[in-house]
Amino acid sequence: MKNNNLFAALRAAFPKDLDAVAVETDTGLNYSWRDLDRSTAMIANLLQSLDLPPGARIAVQVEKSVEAMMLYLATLRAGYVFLPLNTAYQSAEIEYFISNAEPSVVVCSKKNFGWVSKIAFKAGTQNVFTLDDDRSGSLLERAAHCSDRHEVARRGADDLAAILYTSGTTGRSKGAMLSHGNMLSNALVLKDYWAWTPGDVLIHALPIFHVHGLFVAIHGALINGSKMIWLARFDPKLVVQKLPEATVFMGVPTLYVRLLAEPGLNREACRHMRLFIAGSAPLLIETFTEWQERTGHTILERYGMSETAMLTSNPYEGERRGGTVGFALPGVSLRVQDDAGQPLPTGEIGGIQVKGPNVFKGYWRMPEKTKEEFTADGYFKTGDVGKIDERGYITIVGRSKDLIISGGYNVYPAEIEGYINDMPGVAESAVIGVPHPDFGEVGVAIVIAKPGATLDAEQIIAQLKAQLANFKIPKRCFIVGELPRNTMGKVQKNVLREQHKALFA
Ligand code: MCA
Ligand code: AMP
Repeated sequence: MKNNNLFAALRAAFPKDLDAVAVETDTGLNYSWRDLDRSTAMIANLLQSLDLPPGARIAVQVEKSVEAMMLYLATLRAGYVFLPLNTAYQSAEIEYFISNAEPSVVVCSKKNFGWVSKIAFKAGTQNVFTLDDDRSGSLLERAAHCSDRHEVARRGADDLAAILYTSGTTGRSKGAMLSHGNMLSNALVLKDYWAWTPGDVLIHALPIFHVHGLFVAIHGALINGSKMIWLARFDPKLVVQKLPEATVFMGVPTLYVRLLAEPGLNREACRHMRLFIAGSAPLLIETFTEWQERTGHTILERYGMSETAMLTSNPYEGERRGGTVGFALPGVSLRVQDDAGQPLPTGEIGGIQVKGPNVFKGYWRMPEKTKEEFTADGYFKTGDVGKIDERGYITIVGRSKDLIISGGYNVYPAEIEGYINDMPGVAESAVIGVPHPDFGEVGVAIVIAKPGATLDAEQIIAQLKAQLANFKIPKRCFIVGELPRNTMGKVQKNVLREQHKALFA
């Protein structure tokens, strides 16, 4: 029987010359394909020596490094389930993920070991390792004693490979369960659709705890045996400097906005570039057009979700239409329906639903929630609202889920409102997303005081900062007398958005 482990497919795509450079870092280090093979074998052997139960989760909150990527690949290789966590998450957020996922192994930065290990041990985790971005930490110390040969664990296409927490509309995160088959099918489709060719070089400048940087970028390069130029963090100057050595770049819209502010970004810098890909948030038509004028390249915009990996893409060869996310990818069925569940004709706006080998296996330990999010005929309700034009191009016009996408990170207003409402003196609050020139959209909090209470907007922000990941913090807070409501008594967030839309213009 064929081994459907995603790592087996990635490994099979390594070039013949294992001594060639696979990853070149911004600190001047070169990792060969052999290094990737040996190091992932050692970490996989370490994980397997821990006597973990089948399906064990390996939760990881570490700074971006090539070793962190190797830990991801080693987890696949050993057949366990990878659970990446944003480095911005603070203790309350981490406590929720660890208690919900019950990982057998937790890997964290050395500086966080004290509080993270306390949370992990309390939740029953047996193994807590450290890993820093300077190749130090107990994970690598222990792995150094393990063999560098390892037979890839056999896994079926439906076996779990990763759990990605995606914030819930009720404020609690849900773990989207992705299988080896989900991710491999998506990687193979994209290899073809984006015409990856031998000799392609990817600039990897995204964080590696979400789908974009972890799956789309890493799988894309590895399944093509392509070198990555690895930047520990996004630095627009450095990207422009590295462009002449690369052929492919992927980024959220904020990265493109910041690159356009670099005087060195021009046709000459992009002379070897083949493809610029954008996604995770809407790309403004102004950014799309300005990029064309400055570089001579047309950004290819695509659309995806944690639950589904990539769903649609503008074409590689045909017209890439700004403001659209292109066509459903091969193998993906996509339809637009009205609230009553009826298919809508061309050009009409409704809920986007999808089906395909890339669609996830459900939410971790939430069978009821999973059932709610699928239609009777097996389509997943994305929560995105859009339309399909007569040529088949899909446009996302909004979201039925109350979600803010800020710099490519998702922020769920319900979660922030929950924290604000718990503060003394607060009667209620509404968090809305408003346009922002850098992050695309940012959160703004509108807060009502309890009768007789006095609130301080600055203090509300400061209290949120102490509890939540930094990108979730509203950029402004207003204390007002009342919230606009409709006849049903529901807060009219559209009215608030309209009132505050020019705040950062
Ligand atoms: C940082 N800050 C932010 C954000 N990032 N505020 C709002 N939204 C953000 N995204 C704030 C911090 O709170 C801080 O504020 C100040 O900016 C500086 O923080 P720093 O960490 O230095 O920021 P940065 O390094 O400039 O980061 C900006 C960034 C980063 C590079 C755009 O946010 C980023 O890498 N975004 C990419 C996210 C991503 O990969 N998304 C893919 C999701 P203060 O000073 O007040 O504390 S995958 C996905 O969505 C799907 C499946 C898909 O389709 O791909
Ligand atoms: P996440 O849950 O973090 O995976 O975010 C997925 C959401 O990001 C989708 O449901 C969309 O709302 C949004 N998204 C991703 N790509 C695009 C895009 N190209 N344009 C607009 N929204 C996007």
